[in-house]
Order: sequence, then structure tokens, then C-alpha cells
Amino acid sequence: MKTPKYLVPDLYTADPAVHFFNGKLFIYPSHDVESGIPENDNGDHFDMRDYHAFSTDDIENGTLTDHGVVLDVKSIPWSGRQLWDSDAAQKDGKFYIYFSLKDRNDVFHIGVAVSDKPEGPFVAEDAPIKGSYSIDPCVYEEDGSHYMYFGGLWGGQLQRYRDNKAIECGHEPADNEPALCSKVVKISSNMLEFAEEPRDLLILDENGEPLKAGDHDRRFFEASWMHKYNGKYYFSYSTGNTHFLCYAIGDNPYGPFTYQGVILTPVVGWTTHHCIAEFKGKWYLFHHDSRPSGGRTWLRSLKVVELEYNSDGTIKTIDGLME
Ligand code: FUB
Repeated sequence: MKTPKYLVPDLYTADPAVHFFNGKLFIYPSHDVESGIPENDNGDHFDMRDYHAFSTDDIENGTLTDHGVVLDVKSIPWSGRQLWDSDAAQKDGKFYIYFSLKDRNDVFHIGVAVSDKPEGPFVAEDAPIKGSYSIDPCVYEEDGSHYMYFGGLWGGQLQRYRDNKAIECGHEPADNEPALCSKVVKISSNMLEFAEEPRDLLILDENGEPLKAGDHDRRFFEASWMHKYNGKYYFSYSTGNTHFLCYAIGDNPYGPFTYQGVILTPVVGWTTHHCIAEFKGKWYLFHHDSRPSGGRTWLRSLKVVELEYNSDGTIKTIDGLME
């Protein structure tokens, strides 16, 4: 599949997370809706209320089964508003959705919901994960241990925290200071808590220096994803206001990581978000754009395209406007 294919023609879906569960590829996206809320830098116009899950065993033809609503904001005991990006994981026959949601004070946290089946329905815990903040959880599993990567700037509220504590007035560092980082934390064996304090996931430049806050073309903004290829760890993310999907390579799940380049150039729409998964011997980039909605940035559509590596392990850049 050398050209991108839209996956869900009858629903607006975004922020994909993809996993191989029970012999199939399961896709857990955000479900975009027309909220009527004017667009702003806080992302208030992304007022999503539920998640659908999809599965397939034929991604090349893009034939998906829609399992319907698997989690609804109304069933989450601590919910305020805005069900943003999520991810899923499995352990010991149970399945977990980790999701971004604002509480009733309009503060984002990460929640978890549990099911016996990957297609749900999922039942949310009574409270968000203790010590969680900001948005965009990505859960990476290795040898039975699960690591969560999370965080997002601006509407995602990451600039309101330093050292895992809320600060008086949220702000980004000065341009010549180190950029704010995605966070990485090990999940406890019951899958419902953090097993430790979240750590900074450092991204270094070609001189071994942390990327600077003013380096908007390369610094982390949101949309963390982790995958492993040929024994190396690939951390990928969005640069937000410069609209690139970039990646950095490291030797272990905690990093540090060294910046490598761009996976996907800007798409139609403000946000760009993705995940990377291997299926039947090929690697795929799942992502979204706003072309089908005529550029309405809050109404996005899931896409998939094959991802290719060079022989040195670098990723071939994909044109975000390719049709
Ligand atoms: O879908 C809402 C937000 O937009 C996500 O959480 C971000 O990653 C961006 O895609």
C-alpha cells in the first residue's frame, strides 16, 4: 500500500492507536464530532464524547469491523469534558483503554477502563490514574512490563507542570532553554496505577544536547508513540504548531533518544497524530487528516499507508499531502 487509504468513511475518527489482539488488528481512535464550539488554541472545539473500536485482519483492503461505542463519557464517574487521544493494552486476559479526559475542574488527567474483550465495552475506574496529568497516553509493552508515554502542550496542559507538580502559572520555557519533554512511566502490575514517578523522555540533538523549547520544528508537542525495530527503540511524536510527525531513536524505553528526522510532513488540518504497527510482515503508519471534511480541523479521518525503513534504520519521509 504505497498511497494512503482512508479507513472509516462514515465516522470522523482521529488519533489512532493500533494493536494486535486475539489474532486481529484492533484500532482505537478518537471519535470527532461537530461541537459548534469556535476554534481556539485550547482545543475547545475538540469536544469528543465517546470511542468506537475497529478490527480487521485485512488492512491492505481496509475492511474494518466497527464494534460500536466501547466507552462513553457519560459512563465515566469523574468526567468533565473532551475525550481526547487514547491507547489500549492487554494483560492476563483483560484489556485496558487508557484515555485523556478533563475532570470537572477542566484539568486533563489520564483514566483507565477495563474489559474482558478487546472490542469492549470498557468499564472506567472511579477516578483518574493517581499522579496523571496532561493528555495522549501511549502504552508500550515489553517482556510483560508496560510503559506509558504521555503529555501534550497548549490545550493538552503540559506547560502547567514541572517535576510532575502543577505550577502557579503555566508557561513554556524560554526559547534557549531545554524543551518540555514527553513523560515516561512504568505501569503497575495491576495495570491501574503508575508504579513510579513519571520521568522526562529526553530528546537530544546531533550534538547530544537536549532539544530547545524554541526549536519548534523538532521539539516534542504531543502524540507520543513508541515502537521497536531491529532492536532499537523509536519514539515518535507531533511537533504541534509546526505540524510534523518526527522520530528519535534510543537504546531502551526510558531513553535518552536522539532526534532523527520527519516521518510525515504536514497534512490537511492543524493536528497530526499517528501510530506505527507491523502486520503480516509490513510496517504501517496510521494517521489522520482533515481533507474529507474540507479542512475542518476538528473533523478528522483515519488513514493508513505503508512505512518504509532505509537499510541504516532511518525512516523514509512520507508526504502528508500525497493522495
Ligand atoms: O484529538 C484531540 C487532540 O488533538 C489529541 O489528543 C492530540 O494529540 C491532537 O491530535
